Amino acid sequence: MSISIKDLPDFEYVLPGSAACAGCPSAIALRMVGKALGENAIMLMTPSCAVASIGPLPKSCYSIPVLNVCFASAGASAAGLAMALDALYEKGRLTGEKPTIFNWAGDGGTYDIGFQGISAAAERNDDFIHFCYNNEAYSNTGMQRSGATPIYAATTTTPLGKEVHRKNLPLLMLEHRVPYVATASLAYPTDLIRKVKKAKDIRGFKYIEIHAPCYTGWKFPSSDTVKMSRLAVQTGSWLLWEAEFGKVVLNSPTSLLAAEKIKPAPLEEYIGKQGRYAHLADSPQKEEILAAMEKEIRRELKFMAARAEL
Ligand SMILES: Cc1ncc(C[n+]2csc(CCOP(=O)(O)OP(=O)(O)O)c2C)c(N)n1
Ligand code: SF4
Ligand SMILES: [Mg+2]
Repeated sequence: MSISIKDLPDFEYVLPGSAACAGCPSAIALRMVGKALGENAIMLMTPSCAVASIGPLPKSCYSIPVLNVCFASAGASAAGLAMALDALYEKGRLTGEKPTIFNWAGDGGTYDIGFQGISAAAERNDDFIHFCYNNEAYSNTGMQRSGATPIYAATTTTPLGKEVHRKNLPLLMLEHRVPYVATASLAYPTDLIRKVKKAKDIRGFKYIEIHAPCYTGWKFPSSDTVKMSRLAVQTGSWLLWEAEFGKVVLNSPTSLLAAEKIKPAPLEEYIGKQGRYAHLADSPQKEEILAAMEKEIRRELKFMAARAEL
C-alpha cells in the first residue's frame, strides 16, 4: 500500500482551539491518524495531555465523538462499545459501515495504569485499535516517570535519572497473539498512515504505539518535535516494525540499521539535545553510560531482527 501525502484528505481530527502545547506530539500524531481513519470513527481517551487539550467544555477541539474513560476501563469500554455496535448492526438498527473504535492513550495509561484492561481486551481479541502515544512520562501531571521512561532519563520522580530499563510493551502486546501490532514515528508519516489504514481493515484487536517526543518533559526546543522523533529512529533508540498475525517485519530505516546497511546516527547527538539527560554531561561515567546505551540499542535491534526471522 503506497501512501502519498498530497492525496490525504483535508479532514482534521484536531481543530484550532486545542489547548495542547505548540508542537505537541500527541496532536501531530492524532492529526495523522485522522487522515488514515477518516470521519467514521469514535475515540476513547484516558486521562492524559490529549484529554487536557480538549479545551473548556462544552466545546471540544476534536471533530469526532469522544468518550473520556478512566484508566482501568480503557480496554473494557472500547470492547463494550465495539460489541454494542455489532449487536445493533446484527439487529438491523444500524446500517452502513461500522465506525472504527479506537483508544487514544498515553504511555502512563497503557504501560502502567490501564494495562490489565488492555491486556484482557487483547486476549479476547476485541475489535478496536489501541493507540499508545508514548511521550515516555506522565506529562499531564508534571512529568513523572512511567514504565516507558528510558533508563537514565530525569523526570520529576527520577531527578537523578531513571535507574531501570523501560518495558518493551509493543513486544508484550505481540505476545498476546493479536492480529496486528505496530510501532510508528511522527517523522515517518507515510509509514504511520499506512499502518493505521492496515489496522482499520483488520477485525480484532490492533495495537499501534507512536513514539511522541514531548519537548516540555524532554526539554528541547518546541520546534524540534519531528526532528527528535527522526533522531530517535535513526539512532536505533526507537525501532520501527509491524507484525501481522505474529509475523514481524522491520520497517525502514530500522531494517537498514539491523542489516548494517546504514550506520546509526550518533546517540550523543540525540541525548545531548535533551535536557532530561543534562545530568550526564558532567558525569565522570558519561562515556561508560553512553557505551551501555549503545550496547542496549544493538541488543534490541539484534533481538527484533531475530524475532523477524521466526
Ligand atoms: C487511577 C488514576 N490515577 C492517576 C490519575 C492522575 N493522572 C491523570 S493524567 C496522568 C498521567 C497520564 O500519563 P500518560 O498516560 O502517559 O499521558 P500524558 O499525560 O503523558 O499525555 C495521571 C497519573 C488518574 N486520573 N487516575
Ligand atoms: S506536555 Fe508534552 S504531551 Fe503534553 S501537551 Fe505539552 S507537548 Fe503535548
Ligand atoms: Mg505519557
